[in-house]
Amino acid sequence: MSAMNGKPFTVFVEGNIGSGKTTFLEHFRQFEDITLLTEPVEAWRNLQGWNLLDLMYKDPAKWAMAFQSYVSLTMLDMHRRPTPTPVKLMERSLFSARYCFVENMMRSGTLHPAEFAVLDEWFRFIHHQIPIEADLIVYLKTTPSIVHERIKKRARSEEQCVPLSYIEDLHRLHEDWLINRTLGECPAPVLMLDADLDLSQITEEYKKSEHQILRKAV
Ligand code: DCP
Repeated sequence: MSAMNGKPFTVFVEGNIGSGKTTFLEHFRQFEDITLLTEPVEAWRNLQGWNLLDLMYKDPAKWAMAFQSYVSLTMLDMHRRPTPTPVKLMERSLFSARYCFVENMMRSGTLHPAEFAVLDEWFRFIHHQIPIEADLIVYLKTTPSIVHERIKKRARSEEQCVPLSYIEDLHRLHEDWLINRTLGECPAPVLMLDADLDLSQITEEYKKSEHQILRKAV
């Protein structure tokens, strides 16, 4: 089935590092008529052979700007990707890049105010000049200490030095953006799920979102 009028029902899957965004998207692989745009992080780990994610964590002051600039490009590519199905599920968005990660790097001083200004102007320009579809945000809410443990267990080499305080800062920014609405702009209604649950229980939690997402696919 093709998307009616060429505009798919577009869902952003958001949540802290290690909240299970990829697992959530994979849950929907069993259904037809859904386009899944997963794992942008793989592009960040291999840009013409360069691991930008690794460079960013090893020397944030030097690489955060280049890293976030490339994240924006990959996100814009996902937002603009032609979708032949009535439903499109995306891992993250330009919005979480700007309101959570870039915001955090600006507040912590990792980004120079002038570097932040450049990224902010790019974000504003894109946001105002290019239509970005957003119909629903699935927020995988987690407790920082729980995702911190998961991150240590999954042992992605680049993330080994990520401190709990960094995860806590990102958690607060996700909450301020999606729940408290004190930061930036929330571009779609938010469905919040409890993503603290472990893998044996999480499928039931994911199922709570099927109705809202799948009714658009039939
Ligand atoms: N990252 C970043 N800036 C962004 C987006 C992500 O610095 N704008 C970093 C944080 C992580 C890595 O990139 O180290 C991947 O983060 P994600 O939360 O996007 O992806 P995960 O694979 O951690 O998600 P999940 O475990 O929820 O599937």
